[in-house]
Amino acid sequence: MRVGSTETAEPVVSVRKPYKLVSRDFHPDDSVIQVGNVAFGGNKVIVMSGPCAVESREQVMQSAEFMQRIGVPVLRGGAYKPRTSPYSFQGMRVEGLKILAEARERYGVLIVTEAVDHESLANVAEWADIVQIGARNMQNFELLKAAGQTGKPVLLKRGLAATIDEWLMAAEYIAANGNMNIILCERGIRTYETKTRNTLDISAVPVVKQLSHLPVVIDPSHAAGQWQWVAPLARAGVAAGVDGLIIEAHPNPAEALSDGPQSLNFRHLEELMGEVGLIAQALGRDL
Ligand SMILES: [Mn+2]
Repeated sequence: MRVGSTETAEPVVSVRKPYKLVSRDFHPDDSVIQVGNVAFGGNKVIVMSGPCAVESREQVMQSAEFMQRIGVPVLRGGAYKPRTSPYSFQGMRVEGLKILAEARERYGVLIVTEAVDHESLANVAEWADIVQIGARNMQNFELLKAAGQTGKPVLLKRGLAATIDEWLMAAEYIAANGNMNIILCERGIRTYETKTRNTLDISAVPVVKQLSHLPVVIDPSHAAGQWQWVAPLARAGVAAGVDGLIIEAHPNPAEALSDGPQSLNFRHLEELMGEVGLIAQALGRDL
């Protein structure tokens, strides 16, 4: 049956999807999102790593230097931190963005960092390479529209209680505002399980890749909440066909101002890179 047809002779098997621009129905081939010299959605599995939060110039430079050394092309680090508690560290803000930009200059890594509102979006779009929209802002539709209008690549995290359709509709907001440079990020959803911080929805990877042409990455750090579980989930993600990983790593996790328990130290990050590299290779991909 034609898309949009009103014929009723044949039974309608699938419910019509409410999103169009991000749907594979309208764009059968995988989208490749080029950011500098990095391509999301191609043959390479792109690893993004770094601390949860930008804490100091020294911490960021140490991280960027290590990422460059082990072949991690994208440095993460939050300059604006949407924290559950108003008493937690809120981030270094513009000063943090400038430190990240300096790290890019010195070590040749790309920068992904979160925008939490319109003001931070303007700053992040100016200083970073990829604008992250966090799980808690996935349905902040005005922010999604504004992120679309920047034209910058957007890493769109899935809300912690969002269905796949809601997540893709959020992506549609960005696309409908003229920006198709969208990378979808599964970061764990809220379930009845309390041992893990959230439940990494591995199923979302093949499902979303079937529904949408956009690249899909996972964030095993925020899903797990414990560093020991990050590598196994990252391995599972690569086996399931992700286009990238975003992983929290800190030069000294015990001293981290946020998300220390789920942050890998640099030795463990390097081990993880080796492991996921082997899995990627087995599937005809590489890091
Ligand atoms: Mn974090």
